[in-house]
Amino acid sequence: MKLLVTGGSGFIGSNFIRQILESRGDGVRVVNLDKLTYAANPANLADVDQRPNYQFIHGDITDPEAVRTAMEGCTDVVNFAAETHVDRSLLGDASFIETDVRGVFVLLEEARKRGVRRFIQISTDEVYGTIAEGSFTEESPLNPRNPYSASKAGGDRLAYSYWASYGVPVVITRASNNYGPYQYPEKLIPLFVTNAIDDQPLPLYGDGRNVRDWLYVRDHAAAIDFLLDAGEPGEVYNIAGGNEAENIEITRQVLRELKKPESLIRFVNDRPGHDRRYSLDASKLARLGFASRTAFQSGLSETVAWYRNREDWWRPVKEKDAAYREYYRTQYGDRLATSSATAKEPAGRR
Ligand code: NAD
Ligand code: TDX
Repeated sequence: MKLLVTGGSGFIGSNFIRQILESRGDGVRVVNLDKLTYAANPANLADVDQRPNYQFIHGDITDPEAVRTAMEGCTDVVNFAAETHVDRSLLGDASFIETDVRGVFVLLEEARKRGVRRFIQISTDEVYGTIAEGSFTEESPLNPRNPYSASKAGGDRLAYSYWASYGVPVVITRASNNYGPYQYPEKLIPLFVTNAIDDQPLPLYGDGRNVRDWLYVRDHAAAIDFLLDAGEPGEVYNIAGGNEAENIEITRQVLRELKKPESLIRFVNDRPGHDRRYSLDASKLARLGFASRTAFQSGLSETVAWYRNREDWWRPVKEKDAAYREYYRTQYGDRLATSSATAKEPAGRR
């Protein structure tokens, strides 16, 4: 297998590359095509980047020439490359449309011309929108409600269309919220863990009672490895962690793990259009023979321990990266100035 992994220098991609080099040994060659946006860090792969069966190409999935070069001789493709942060998408950033829709098109076109064994499009549970009760199955209608999830839904359906129209053997995965080592400190868990280590406030949106399902990143990586062989072309697979919780509960667990006081919690004005609850039915994947195994408490303990040990990894971002600091001011400056110790009004559901 010669595998093109896009976005392999980000959070999930780097965990996946480590997983597949481990599980398949000499049976796999990995090419990682990554643009190295703010969310990437070459240090994520420092322990594997000298291996003879690993190659890095610095390039953009919206660039047909870079994609042509990277896909040369590849049997399989896994597309992780994306703009991924909902809050940034709400700041009007066009790169979500560029990468998450047009980038997918460029990759699919190359795969169509060349012919590949499998093309895995990494989609997300957010494409389903929000659900008050029960869980989304792969048959549930799509109802993305923010620019990030709408872009991902575009990429998801475009990938499906290449199966339906041209027979490109596309497999689509929709995973729930990932957490674990190497996650950029803008998402809930790494932001709150690193803020709490420094006794900084934890800005919880709205009333803190939005629900997410938490999937340990190593379980996600193992699921993708499994689906490279077991996934049926044209099919969609939900990947869940089986760990649903309100954000306030996750926040309390983070604080307990770090032995920090709950007085660090600040309720701030809500994210616009904030999806209330995500919940996935992952029985289709279970029937194929895969289930996530990490209980939230043990995954969180490992994650917190990792951030404690790897201050060399996150402090340069939070303390020295001017773009990160500017983003933090834009996203949280006014919110923290008007924060309170009690729940705020949740964003209205439309
Ligand atoms: P991330 O933001 O940590 O990493 C994204 C990577 O993609 C970075 O290395 C970045 O440099 C690269 N990239 C961005 N634009 C690119 C472009 N135009 N060309 C080449 N490379 C580019 O993201 P992540 O959290 O690891 O997410 C990976 C994938 O998983 C995404 O497709 C995301 O939508 C999906 N997903 C994420 C989660 C989650 O909880 N993080 C859950 C479900 C699905
Ligand atoms: O400062 C914060 N305060 C807060 O209350 C942040 C960053 C988040 N939150 C809330 C919003 C969500 O309800 O925590 C929850 C999780 O937020 P994020 O970490 O931003 O993730 P989410 O918006 O749920 O999307 C994630 O899961 C699906 C990933 O970022 C996506 O890439 C993935 O597709």
